[in-house]
Parts: sequence; structure tokens; C-alpha cells
Amino acid sequence: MAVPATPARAHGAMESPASRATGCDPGHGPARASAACRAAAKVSGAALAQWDELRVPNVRGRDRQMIPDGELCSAGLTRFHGLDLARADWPATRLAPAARRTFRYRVSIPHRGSFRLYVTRDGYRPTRPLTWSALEAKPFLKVTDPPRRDGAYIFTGRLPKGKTGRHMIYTVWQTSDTPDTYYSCSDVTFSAARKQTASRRPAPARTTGSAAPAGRAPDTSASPVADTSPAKPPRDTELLVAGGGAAALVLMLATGGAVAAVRRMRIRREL
Ligand SMILES: [Cu+2]
Repeated sequence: MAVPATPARAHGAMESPASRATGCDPGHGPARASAACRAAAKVSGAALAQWDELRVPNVRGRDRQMIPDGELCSAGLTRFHGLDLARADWPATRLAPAARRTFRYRVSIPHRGSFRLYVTRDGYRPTRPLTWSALEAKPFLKVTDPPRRDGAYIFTGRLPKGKTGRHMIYTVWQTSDTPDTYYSCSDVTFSAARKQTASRRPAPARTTGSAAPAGRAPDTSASPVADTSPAKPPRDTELLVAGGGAAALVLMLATGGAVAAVRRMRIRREL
């Protein structure tokens, strides 16, 4: 695979939540040592150093016609096919559903343009090749020409609500000053933060006297989850390291679930 000498004009990819491209960047990618990135490197080799080159010219919004199913994460580019690997252990960023969050889109050279962020539908399985039909039809966030700071476009938006577990955030950056559109796959895991669950619990207790069902799950759609979550700029450490494979992740989730269950039992006893 001959990589032509690239002129010093380049581009970008989603950095937070980390995309497969920035995560597996052999230079600085926070996930570069993971099993998934190493498997991707076996397929894509040195191409993974070009984390900002997942771009296709002249798409002009026809993403679904131009980028083939199963190749969304490589933008249909053969040299990046390692990023399409369908595996359960891609390191994923933990997100709280419906929370406000700051996104960072890393750029090597800026462009004008619009970002569209899509999330996968319920039932998404990372072990299947990612298809357009696995994504919700409409983006949950659209931003045009956001400000740029410290080598990244920064924008804030609300995460999709009602999501749990493993999902993909698919980011399309359609530039307006070049013919190119860029594509990024960010593996994420939606789970409500523990302290949000705790702080929400006392509310139903004050309505005692009524026949409020004590064991009912809180109505997350009505809860201002975002206001309780810190809006601090995301860092590399937010990556769930899936180094030991999916087992570690499952263990973490199972442990978290057990802790929540114990807390629920305690609260119910106090009522
Ligand atoms: Cu560029």
C-alpha cells in the first residue's frame, strides 16, 4: 500500500468521546495498546498514523449512498478497514444518557463546516458490522463552525436519552471550504452516574402518604441529569480500558449493578 507524500494540509477526527481513529493513533492514541487497536493495526498498518485522513471528497451530504454498509468506520477507505473490525472489546467512553456534554473534535488544520452526530438504535451489537440502518435516521446533534481551542473544535450538546449499554456515536464533518467529508466512529457505553442515582432517590420519599410505588424506577426522561454531571473537559482517562477483553467491562458493569441494587434495598428498608 503506497501512501503518497501527504502535503501539509490536513484535517481531523473526533477526539472526545474518543474515536477509533484518534484512539488507535500509534503515536498518542489512548487506546493504542488495546487488543482492538492492535488487531486494527494488523489490517491497516501505518495508515493508522493518519488519524485525520478519514475523508471522502464530493459526498455533499449523500453519506448513505457513498459510504458502504460495514465500512462506516473506515469511511469506505480500504487502507483504514482495520477500524471496521466488528468486535466487542473496542475501548469505549462512558457517557450518561441525556446529559449535556462537551465534545472535542481534534484538527490538524482547521476547516469551516458542519458536524452531525448520530447514535445507534437500541439493540446495536458491536460484534456486527456497522450499517447505516443501525444508526438513528436523524442526528442527535448538529453544529456549524464551532469555536476552536487547543487544536480542537469544541462544542456542547445533549446526549441522546433513553440509551443504555454499548453504542456507537458516528460523527460526520462536512466541510464547506473543501470538497471533503470526514467520518469518525466513537465507541461509547451509556450508564447513569452513580451519584445521580443517589441524589435522585430522596425525591419520591417526600411524597409519602400518597400511594407512590416505592420500588418504581425514576423517570429519567424528566430528570435534569445534565445539571448534576460535571462539564469538565474530557480526557484520555475517560476511556474504559478493555485491555483484558470484554470480561473486565462486564465485571465492572455487574459490580456497579450490584452496588445499585444494594443501595435500592437499603433505601426501601429506610422507607
Ligand atoms: Cu483538511
